[in-house]
Amino acid sequence: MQDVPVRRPGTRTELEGLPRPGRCLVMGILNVTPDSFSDGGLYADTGRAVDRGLALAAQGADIVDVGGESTRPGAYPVGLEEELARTVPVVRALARAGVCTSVDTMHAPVARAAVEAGARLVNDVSGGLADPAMASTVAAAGVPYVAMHWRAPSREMDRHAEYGDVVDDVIAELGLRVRQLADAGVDPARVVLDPGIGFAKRPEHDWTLLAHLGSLRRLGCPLLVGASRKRFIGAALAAGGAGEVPPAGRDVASAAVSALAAVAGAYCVRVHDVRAGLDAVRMAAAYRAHLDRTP
Ligand code: PMM
Repeated sequence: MQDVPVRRPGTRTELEGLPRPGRCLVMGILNVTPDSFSDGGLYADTGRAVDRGLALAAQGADIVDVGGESTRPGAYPVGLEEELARTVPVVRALARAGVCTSVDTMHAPVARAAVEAGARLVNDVSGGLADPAMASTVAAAGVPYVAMHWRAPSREMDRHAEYGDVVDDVIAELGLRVRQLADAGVDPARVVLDPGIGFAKRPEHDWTLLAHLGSLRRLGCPLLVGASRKRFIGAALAAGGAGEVPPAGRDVASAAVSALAAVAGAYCVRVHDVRAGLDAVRMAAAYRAHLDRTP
């Protein structure tokens, strides 16, 4: 493993400008896309997307994550103008309504415009690798930044799911991202890291990473886990049977995985079903509060 740790583990669990509920945060997913893998097309116009964002906030989402480009396996990119048109009006309306929003984008111009419209966090599944201007953009914006583990664009990522030791490899690659982001001016104290569940990963990789979140915390940054409705959950639910349980049938299991991630110390979970996700992280918080107590 490379020389990766940038701070002592577990030293910081709060980020400037983001809610501080004293437990793992719940990020509600709002895909303003026609083709995301589980909710594509449901909120593809601005009005319906804003209503959905307000509903997610009313259900208890600490952050509403607005995305305008699908990252499902095999997906093709959308043009910049289209991504801007899908995301910025939604971010602006939600921010005006007092909702804490993030923008899920790999593109610096979209990140910049969304922050100007009121987004308080930039969520980049490529960790800055897809757009060389992203690091300087978030450095200038001065907002927290989620850098996810990423190896290749969605249409080809399944070809990159090869690891020696997946935990060591992801730690090394994320550690490198943090150093390169810092070199480009991004304050490491504003970086959230994400193992990239389902991105250039097979189910066994996803489970191994989830089971070793404690090792990833050694990088010294808060961790975000985006497991909701992903393929490894559908496969685990169908274990012993044929195929996978479809995305719509994965919410209870997704909440269970959120609880596991929160118990392991995740800073934030990214979920479709906010009510279930919130219950899950509340149970995790209650459990964690008793971990160090002797009966
Ligand atoms: N997954 C998706 C999109 N954005 N962002 C982060 N930080 N982590 C993730 O795991 C992640 C993400 C793809 O899932 P979706 O199509 O349900 O949004």
